[in-house]
Amino acid sequence: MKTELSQKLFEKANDLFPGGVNSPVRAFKGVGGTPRFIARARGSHIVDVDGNDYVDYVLSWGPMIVGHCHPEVMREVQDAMKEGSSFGAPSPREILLAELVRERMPWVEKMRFVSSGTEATTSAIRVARGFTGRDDIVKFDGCYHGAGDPLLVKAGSGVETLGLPDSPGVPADVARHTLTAPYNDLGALEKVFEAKGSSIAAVILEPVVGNMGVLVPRPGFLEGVHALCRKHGALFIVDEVMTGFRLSAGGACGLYGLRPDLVTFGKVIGAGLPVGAFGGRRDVMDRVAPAGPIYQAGTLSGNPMAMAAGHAALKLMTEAAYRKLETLSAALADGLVAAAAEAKVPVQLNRVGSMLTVFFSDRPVFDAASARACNTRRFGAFFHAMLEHGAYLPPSQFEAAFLSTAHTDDDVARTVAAARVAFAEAAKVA
Ligand code: HOZ
Repeated sequence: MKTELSQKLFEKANDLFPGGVNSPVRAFKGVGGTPRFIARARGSHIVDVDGNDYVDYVLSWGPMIVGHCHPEVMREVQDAMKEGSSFGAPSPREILLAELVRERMPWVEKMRFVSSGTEATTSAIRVARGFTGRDDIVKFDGCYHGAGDPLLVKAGSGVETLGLPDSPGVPADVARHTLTAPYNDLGALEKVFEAKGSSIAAVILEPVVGNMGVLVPRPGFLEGVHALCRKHGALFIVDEVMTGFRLSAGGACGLYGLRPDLVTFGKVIGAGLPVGAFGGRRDVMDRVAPAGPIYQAGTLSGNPMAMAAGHAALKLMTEAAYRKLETLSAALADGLVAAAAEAKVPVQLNRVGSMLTVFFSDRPVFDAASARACNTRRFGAFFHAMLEHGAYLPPSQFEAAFLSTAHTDDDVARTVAAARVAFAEAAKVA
């Protein structure tokens, strides 16, 4: 496989950007080698600058649920662009997208659009603190809620990949207000509440973790967290940046029957344009400025092109579309498990809907500690062999792979064939 042009660009990029990238996981540090520079994408495929074509399971880290360059999304965005790309004033497309969100998730009684998932989660934390008058928050080890100061404590995703779970630059005075517990461990959370219950403003979690690889919530865990929040007067914040509009029309909350106080969104809600949102209980959201005193603002918030992209994509995500995603994802998961068994490589395949991770471990992976215990060298060998054979997976053991409605049976067959070779390569690594 030719990679000369990617290598040349990466040399230039290293001189221009820290680590050659504008977001850390892209740099391939978790797997070694040179990141591919992407020239273009369409449907379920991306093509790099050297002309290599891959079936894409990164999908811009989740947003491209209807595939790249979907004609409906392009049409709505182009229509919006012709009318002006940003006004810094209210515009009708905000209403169209918000109505669609609330129709699918009635528990999002009021919302605010922002420009990224990080902005959504940091704003939700401020709102929870402002609403409750408390300073502490609880997050789970390995959950990643974007790169905001209060949430960069025992975080997953790139911070886990790079071994920087507690980033320098986050003041100790900020970090001390972030309490943590292991994911899927209600007893541990109970102890945190027993010790600090009256100072906890909120618990935030990924309902299905995507940022430590996929971790599946144990039956009763999510409901148990909510019950503890209620008991102690803390808000329950469900971070649906990855899962929102992906796991079902109602996101993970729809799938698991959760009715949280606040929800955060990113990724799919913008279908590849920069959008995030937070919302939830009307009485909580009415404390946000200018309705209330808790300040939050953004020049590009509610950007018309981003609203158009999200609106077009959500409309395409019908029940039939979710069924198709489920069928394809199940076929891929089954194929991967069979290929690993053939190569005699012990793996755990964690999947919820169209999010999945192959963990190189012979034990169940259900929290950050069990994810960290996986064989990341094997993952690296697997990743590179998959890339070589035309499947573009996230370049870290601690990320989720995603499918889109543009993926086909043929893509899945091609990927499973690649996996047969890739697991054999992984088997050679101790
Ligand atoms: N936060 C993303 C993964 N969980 C990575 C974003 C990127 O590198 O583009």
